[in-house]
Amino acid sequence: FDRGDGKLVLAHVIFAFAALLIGGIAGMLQGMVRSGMVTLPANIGYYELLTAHGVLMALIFTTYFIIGFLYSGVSNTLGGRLYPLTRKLGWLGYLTMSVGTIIGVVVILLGKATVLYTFYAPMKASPWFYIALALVVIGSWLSGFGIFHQYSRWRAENQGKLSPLFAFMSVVTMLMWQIATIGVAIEVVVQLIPWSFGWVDTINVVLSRTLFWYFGHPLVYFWLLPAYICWYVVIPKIIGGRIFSDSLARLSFILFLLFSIPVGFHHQLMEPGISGFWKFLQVVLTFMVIVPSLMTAFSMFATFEMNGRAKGAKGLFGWLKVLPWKDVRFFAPFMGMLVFIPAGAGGIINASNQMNAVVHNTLWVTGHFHLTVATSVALTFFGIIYWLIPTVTGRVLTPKMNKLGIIQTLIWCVGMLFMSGSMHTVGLMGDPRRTAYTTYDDHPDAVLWMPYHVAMAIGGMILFVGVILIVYNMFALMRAPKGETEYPIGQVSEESEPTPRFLERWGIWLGLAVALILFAYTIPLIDMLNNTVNSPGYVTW
Ligand code: HAS
Repeated sequence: FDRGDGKLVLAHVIFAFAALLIGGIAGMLQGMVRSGMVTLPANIGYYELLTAHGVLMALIFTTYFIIGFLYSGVSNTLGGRLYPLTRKLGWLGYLTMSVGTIIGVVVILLGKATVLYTFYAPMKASPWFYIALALVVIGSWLSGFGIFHQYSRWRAENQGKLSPLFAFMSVVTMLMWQIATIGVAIEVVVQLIPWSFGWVDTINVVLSRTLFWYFGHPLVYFWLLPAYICWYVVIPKIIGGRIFSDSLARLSFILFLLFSIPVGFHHQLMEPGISGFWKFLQVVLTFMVIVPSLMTAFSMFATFEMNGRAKGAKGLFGWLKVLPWKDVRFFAPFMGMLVFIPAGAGGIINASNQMNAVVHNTLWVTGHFHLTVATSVALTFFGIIYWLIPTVTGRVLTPKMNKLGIIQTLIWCVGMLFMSGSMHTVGLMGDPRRTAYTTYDDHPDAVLWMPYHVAMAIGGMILFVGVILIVYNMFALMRAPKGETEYPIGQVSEESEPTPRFLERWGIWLGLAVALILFAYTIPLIDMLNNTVNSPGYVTW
């Protein structure tokens, strides 16, 4: 692996894990504050900690890791090294995002941005928080342009060739990100910054929430798709098998490009200001975006089974026996897949209008995203570092580190079982998400919730041990013995059909994606602009 490219990748991974560590500390503390176990000095409150936790884990850890991972993959599969302009854009993006992150974290820790990771109106933060966010978004665009540059130069130099699957998937991921972030950029620049500077007195709240969720739902697929890249492309190689079908994998990513964005209203089902028809339409589209995940599940089962049969496994579940259970590079992502089955089922419950009325704004939703992003995605990312860091630094994974990785995975799963399990359960009992320690004047319902909060806090503490161990493992991997580690890219099964070329005709897919977005959003947005009374909002500091 090119050493210069390796430095860029490693810089992203280190920043990601630093964010994970600080975000993890904030997460554990907010759990303890909320369950009434501790009161912190210097007025450090629940909302401050929760904002730091959400921003650092959900926005910063993920974005840095994803960009680093995608850069490693395009460097490896598109010519073996980054073109000079790609690398420059990568570093420029990294620096811009880092300036933004540092400003943002300082503002949060000063208590001037307790607006949570979703930061839409009517809660108002210091303008510097929004400026920091804008820098993070601009930085990620620069990095995205780098990936597009690498891909288009490679294609120009390799005319007529099918692009490598990893590279194709990276382009889809960044295209989706690029389209989605336009919504949040408009919200931040046109609405939130002028309002927080006091240049305008009021803000259109429903518009701000809508622009946020236009971005906020594809955001979750921006987290998921790199994990899927690992599942589709890397896992087959690690288990010694083959990719089931290149065309299926590409089609599932194209479906994500089409259906991830026009679905934000499923976060706003309980909100006034959007008519039932448009909510219904976006729920239908939400059910469309479940299809590529079902295709992924099918494809993974097919890969595992083909691998099992090739190795002589017999019977319905014989393929399970030949999987490399003791290899953390497989085990951690596999546990992520396993958890994604109930996690995805929870998502389908959320998306169903009547059931959303039961779970919306309860801890159930918090439980849902701790299974999806904080387990399926996070465990996959953790599994990736055991080969990515050795590959980019010219080292090898030792059996001891592999073992520590397995232990870390198990700790994570146990912690999540406690935490997310109790969140789901108590959420169904009506316990609200995002509320500081309160027993609602010892109301009997609230008293019943308390044991679950204690279980959540215990789960949080176990997870914190998991955070410390993964950060330790990351540093240990950087000091592992020298040697060469191969970048694991799977080969496609000989039995699969050749990939149709129209899957790489970007004009068609981008055109369709834009058409769907315009269809799902134009009329509701016109309604919001015409029929909403602006609100002054709340200053949270
Ligand atoms: Fe979600 C809220 C609907 C997926 C994250 N979601 C959230 C929030 C976050 C989040 C962060 O419709 C909270 C936002 C906030 O702060 O308010 N979600 C869905 C649906 C899906 C879904 C329909 N969510 C995700 C993913 C996330 C994520 C992925 C992060 C990465 N979500 C919602 C809705 C809300 C929501 C509503 C709003 C709730 C409210 O009222 O506020 C779907 O994409 C899920 C499809 C998944 C599947 C599972 C496929 C299974 C696979 C594994 C195969 C396993 C193998 C191993 C092969 C259909 C691919 C097998 C081996 C064996 C041995 C068995």
